[in-house]
Amino acid sequence: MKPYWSIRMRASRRRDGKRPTADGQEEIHISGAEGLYRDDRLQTVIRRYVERALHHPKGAVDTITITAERVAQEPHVIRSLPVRTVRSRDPEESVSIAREILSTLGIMPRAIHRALLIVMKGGMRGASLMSVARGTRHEPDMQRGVRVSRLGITPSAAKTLSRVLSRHRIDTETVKEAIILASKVLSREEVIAELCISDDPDYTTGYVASRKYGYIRIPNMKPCGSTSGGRVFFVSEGSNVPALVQFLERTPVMVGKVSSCLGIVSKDEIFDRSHR
Ligand code: WAQ
Ligand code: MG
Repeated sequence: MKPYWSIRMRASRRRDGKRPTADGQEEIHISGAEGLYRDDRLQTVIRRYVERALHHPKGAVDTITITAERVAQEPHVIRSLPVRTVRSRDPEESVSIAREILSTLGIMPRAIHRALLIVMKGGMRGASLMSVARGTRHEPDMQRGVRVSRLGITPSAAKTLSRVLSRHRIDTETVKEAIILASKVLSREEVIAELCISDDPDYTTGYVASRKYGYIRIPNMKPCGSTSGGRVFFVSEGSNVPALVQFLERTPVMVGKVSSCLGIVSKDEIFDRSHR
């Protein structure tokens, strides 16, 4: 079997000297990307990642770090989460829908409140790990968060995913990468849900993912122009956090099968019938 390579990109911009953030960060995270690819794709993907770092809506960068690492372990193969988009007009309605889904999954108001504060604040490079009952944060580095890596999609599954998404005109890199990430994260039993809002100022669609309801896209999660955004993974109380972090960062996982994409639904339709 030909080996896979884990390719990662991160791009940042130094802060102009006088204005360190409240939390003392010296650089602004602009963009990041990661994937698992066969070696014949290495050059194309690296070129694409560099392009992406250089032309980002969050602005100019002064450092781009690319890492390519051969992965010895054979990837786990998983199925992607089913996808739906919920109808919502404005941030107020969207946030309330996100709250309702999370709360139906058994996540306590305190944890939901804290998670929303994190994604509204933004500025992290990775995700927060939050316990579902107490809302305790478990990521080892609270400024950086946990960065999910070593994830990808097989070429044949990528074709299928593109086909099902294009019927609803959402066949974009952004959507595909987010579905792959959420599918890896939710393949772990101890993760109950993920909340995500993009940090790109011109991308306002977020999602809540869970095994119960699938990947629910929520448009208008934030006002256009806002650079806040982030991710929170809700974990059961008492989870083995180091083992989970190890899995998210290091275990290679490929999407090999694709679930349905059902287009736009009302909020009530989500709860009518749980998915999968
Ligand atoms: N692992 C963990 N956290 C990450 C990762 C990763 N690999 N990549 C990004 N994040 C966190 C980080 O805090 C970012 O600030 C935040 O997520 C948002 O990242 O179906 O584009 O790359 O239309 O801006 C959702 C797509 C797009 C919704 C999400 O996220 C849809 C997106 P971004
Ligand atoms: Mg972004």
